This record gives sequence, structure tokens and C-alpha cells, in this order.
Amino acid sequence: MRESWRWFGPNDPVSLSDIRQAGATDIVSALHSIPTGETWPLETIRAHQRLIEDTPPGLSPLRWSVVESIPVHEDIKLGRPDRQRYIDCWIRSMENLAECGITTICYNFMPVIDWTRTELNLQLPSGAYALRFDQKKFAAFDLFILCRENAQQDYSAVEVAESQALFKAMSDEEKTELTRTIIKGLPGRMTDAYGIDDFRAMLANYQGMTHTLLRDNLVAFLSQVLPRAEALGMKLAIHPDDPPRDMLGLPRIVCTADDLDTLFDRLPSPANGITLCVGTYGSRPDNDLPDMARRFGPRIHFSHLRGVSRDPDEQRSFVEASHLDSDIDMVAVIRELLAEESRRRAATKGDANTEQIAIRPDHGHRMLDDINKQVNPGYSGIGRLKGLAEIRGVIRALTAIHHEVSPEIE
Ligand code: DNO
Repeated sequence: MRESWRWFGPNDPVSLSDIRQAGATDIVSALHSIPTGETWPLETIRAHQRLIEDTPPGLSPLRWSVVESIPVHEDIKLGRPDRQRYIDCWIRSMENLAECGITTICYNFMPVIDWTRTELNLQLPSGAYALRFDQKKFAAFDLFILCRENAQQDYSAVEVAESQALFKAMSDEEKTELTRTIIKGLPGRMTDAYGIDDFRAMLANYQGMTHTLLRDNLVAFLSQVLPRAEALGMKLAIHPDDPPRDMLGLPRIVCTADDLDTLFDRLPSPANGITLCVGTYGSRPDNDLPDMARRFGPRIHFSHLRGVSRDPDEQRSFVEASHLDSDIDMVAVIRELLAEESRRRAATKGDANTEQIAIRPDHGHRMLDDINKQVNPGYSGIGRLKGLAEIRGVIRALTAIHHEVSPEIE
């Protein structure tokens, strides 16, 4: 397994030196300054790569091996007539990355909003802080702040009453904070940050959009991207919709194992793969993560490892728990990823490039010195360091057991 770490670029409060000290070897990064829909120029990619890969003497090298993400322009998701120009730019960016030897691209196809939370600083019993998604708060935003037309249809009478009570009890600051958290977006989002009016306008663009139409638009995009990706040896890793279900009246189509089956039935290209984001898929109870890791093993081009604990009485609400102690059996997931690597090793007779799956500790708690520092929500240094260290321990232990049980495999 390749231990990777997301780096937002030179302004990231967690530096490349911090990442190197954490023991990660691979960097997950993007050119965040390039507007959505524009081609990533070769020279800009090279300059970013040099920042990452030019290693001071005596220190361990880092390698930019995964792009997260090249944003997909809304016109592609909407299937608008001028999407071709944006698809062409996306393909050109991919070609430029290939030229620099960066061969894995994580991307998503979420309309309007990228990953979404309602609270960025929930204090845990340990005293550290976590991210949370609270379904009632989200409903309060949808129904009483955004006042989305026909939103009531998406909620039961009890839900409407409960979220109204919650809304009434919120201070103006809390309402502003909730709105900011949802519509301005979180670090690494691949959609624009909006004011509330723009946000309403963006949602209005999707009126009449169905799951089938959105899926067709994804297929139309990938039908052009995948042949080129295959020719270049690029691997595409679609990230699931987070949280994995329809929101704000928008269809979301990468949420379950069935969604993935549909995608691969339509586009079986080996370049068509997934980011196994354990925390995202695990935030719904009907996704069995070890089973998904096994079933989609050959399609896993990248993985985000993170735990979630769903509220016992409201399975759509969750807290980002610690990496190993959550509703997800992380050890079982890692065991499946290691088994997949063994199969790849056997199939490729030991080609180091094809066998290894890049994993990254996804999100971390804000704890210790990071409590008083400026951090990107979810992307603190120390919380992720703890997550990576725990995951590394699991990998080492499982690998050692595996060698004891079947030494002939290596
Ligand atoms: C959140 C991330 C997302 C992800 C994009 C992938 O922490 O998992 O921002 O990078 O949705 O395209």
C-alpha cells in the first residue's frame, strides 16, 4: 500500500516537511488556482510537481502520484450543448498530467455541492474536535434558510416540525454559520463557493434533472475520457457523493454498490475505477464496506480511509469518528485491500506500479496543538498523523500475519 497525504499547495498550513515527517511517501494534490473548466497547462503542472518532488539533500523523496481532483464543469453534469469544450479541456489536462507521469485522477460528479457537513467543530468526549453532518440541521437550512421550492415534499411532517423547532432555537450567528458551512463549501471542493442567490440559481439549473439523465451525462463524459485514459495508462477514480444520497432536490448517482455496478456495466473499461472513500460509503448503513472492497477490488485505484459513527436514532446523521473506532470495520476493509494487492501482484508477477493501492488518511480530528492553529476543516496535521499511524499499524500487523500463514505467496 502506498501511504499518501493530501496537500493543498504552498498555502496549506500542513507543509511538505510535515508530511514527510508523518512518513507518507505519496502526495495527493491539485491545481486549485485554475478555474473549473480550464485546461491545466503542462508548465503549471510541472512547477507544482517540482515543488513536491524537488527534495532537499538527505531527506526522503515525495512523489505527486494522485490528482484530487480535476473538477468537472457543471455544463458537463448538466449535459449542456457547450459541454464539449469542457470535456476537451478535461482530456487535455489529463494528457498533460500523463506527460508528467502522474497517472491517477480522483474526480467526482456531484451537482452544485461537493462534500457537505453542517458542523466543523463538534467537541468529542476526548476534547478533540470533529466534523459532523446533522440531518435535522441540514433540513432546517433547506426548509427555512434556503426556503427551497417544494422542499417540504422531501421531508416527513415530523422532520419538518423538528427542524422548524431547531431553526427557531438557532441564533442569527448560528444560522449564518450553518449557511456558510453548506454553501461556501469545504476544502478541496470541486464546485464553486456561492452566495445564497447564486446558490439558488445553480440549483434552479438542475430543475427536471433525473438520476437517469445525470447518469447519461456521466456516461457521455466518460465515453470520451476513458479511451484516451486507457491509451495513456491513466486511472480514473470516481469519488462517491458525500453524503451518499440525494440532497436539496439534486439527484446523486455515486452512492451505493448498485450505482457502481450500473456504472461498470455501462463502461467496463479498466481505466474506469473508484476512489474507495470508506467514510463516505460508510455513512449509509446499507453499504457493507469490506464487501464493497472485495467486490470492486480491481476497480479500486485509490482509497480514502476514515471512520464514521452514525447516530443510532437517525442514520443519516454522523460524526467523523476516529479511523479505527467507528461503525466501519476498518481492519476488515484493509484486509480486503491487501488481498486485492496480493491478487494484483500474482497477476502482474510483481510489477510494483500496478500492484499497490494508494491510500490516504482522510480527515482527522483537530487536536493538541492544532486546536489553536488555523487548519483546513478535516485536514489538520496531527489528527491525520494519528489516523495514518493507526492505519499503518493495521497494515503492518495484517501483512505480518499474512506472511506467517502463507509465506509462499511472496
Ligand atoms: C473531502 C474530499 C472531497 C473530494 C472530492 C473529490 O474531504 O473527499 O473534497 O476531494 O469530492 O473529487
